[in-house]
Amino acid sequence: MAKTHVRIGILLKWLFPGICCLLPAAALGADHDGDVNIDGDVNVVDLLWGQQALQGVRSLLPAQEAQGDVAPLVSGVPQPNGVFNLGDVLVIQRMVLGALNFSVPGNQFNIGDSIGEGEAADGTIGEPHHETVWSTGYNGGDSVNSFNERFETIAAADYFENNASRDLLFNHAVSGAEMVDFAAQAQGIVAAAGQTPSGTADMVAVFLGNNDVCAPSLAAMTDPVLFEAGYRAGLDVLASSSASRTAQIHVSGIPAIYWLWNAKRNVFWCRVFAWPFVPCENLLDNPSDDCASSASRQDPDTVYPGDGSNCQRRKQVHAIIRDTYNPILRDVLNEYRESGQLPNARYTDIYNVRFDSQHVNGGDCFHPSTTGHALLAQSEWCRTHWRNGDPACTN
Ligand SMILES: [Ca+2]
Ligand SMILES: [Ca+2]
Ligand SMILES: [Ca+2]
Ligand SMILES: [Ca+2]
Repeated sequence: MAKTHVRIGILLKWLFPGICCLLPAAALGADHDGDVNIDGDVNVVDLLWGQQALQGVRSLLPAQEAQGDVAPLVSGVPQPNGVFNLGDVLVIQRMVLGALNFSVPGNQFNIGDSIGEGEAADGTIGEPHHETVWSTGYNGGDSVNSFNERFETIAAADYFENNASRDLLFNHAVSGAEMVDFAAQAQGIVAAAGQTPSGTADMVAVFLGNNDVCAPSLAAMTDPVLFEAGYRAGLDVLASSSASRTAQIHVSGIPAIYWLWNAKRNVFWCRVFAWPFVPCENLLDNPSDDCASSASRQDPDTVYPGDGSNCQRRKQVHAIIRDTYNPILRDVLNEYRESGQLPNARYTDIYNVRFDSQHVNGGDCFHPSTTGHALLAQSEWCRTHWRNGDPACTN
């Protein structure tokens, strides 16, 4: 095996002079954070070592090469490819210059709606549960391993964690918020950043849009033009302040809310008593299943012959989120990152996450339960660059 590695390495080196070293599979458990000399910091020494390795005047251990394997970037997130070459050194250079940051943030702020408030997470209709929230939650005794708790576990001394007494500072989510409210929440974060030890907002989690796609009818969903305008207005607030411009901006895509209906459609309480009061009629009206078959119901991406009007309407909601709203969230953010306005902004797609009954609370039958927040936290986390080396992230 080792011999094959060497031969492939030589062949690649001959074909692509920029390629330095093909990494053994054993090195793939590394952090891939650019810390080539593994001294806990990413700085000019790591850049120098990487350059020297490419020039052949320094040989790196497999573990060091794996640490330096931070390229290519996909949507601004390292996708280590088992090869250490010029692309990796260029990414490390941008990290050293402060234009790219994959480290654990010094703090985390939250922008969102009722999900960001943990509304009804324990099944009590209308009650906020900030301690449960997937991003800034702080209840150490629940099943949610929030981003806040993960950062504190990884880097307790450097990370200014959220807790009950700091939650007003960090969690700016407002129940009922739509994308048009992004800018106001972002302004609140810019104003609050100075009250942290770093004096800046080091990470901002953004999870909005759910109330834009939930509407009385398909036609009443937020006009995509206005949705994009509200999104840009919020991003502009973050980009225009030195307190937030280089923050790691984590924008979540809108989840596939279709599965909420599927999860609770047979629960009498939900169908008869809860859903008539949930402002998401385009998804939840006439909740009985009129899809052509259970195969159809399980496949919201496809309209089957014989699907009834309610089934088709729910699949339309699903398709519009997939094809219109999430691409706006993704593409606009990529634009802000690539132009350097928000160099550490990254979009996280969670559309293939499926919510089952236990992930939806049994009170309003709509918001994530505590278990749902645990699923959100895990799904979001395992799609970020921080997942590297986390054995719980198998995808
Ligand atoms: Ca280093
Ligand atoms: Ca690489
Ligand atoms: Ca927790
Ligand atoms: Ca701490």
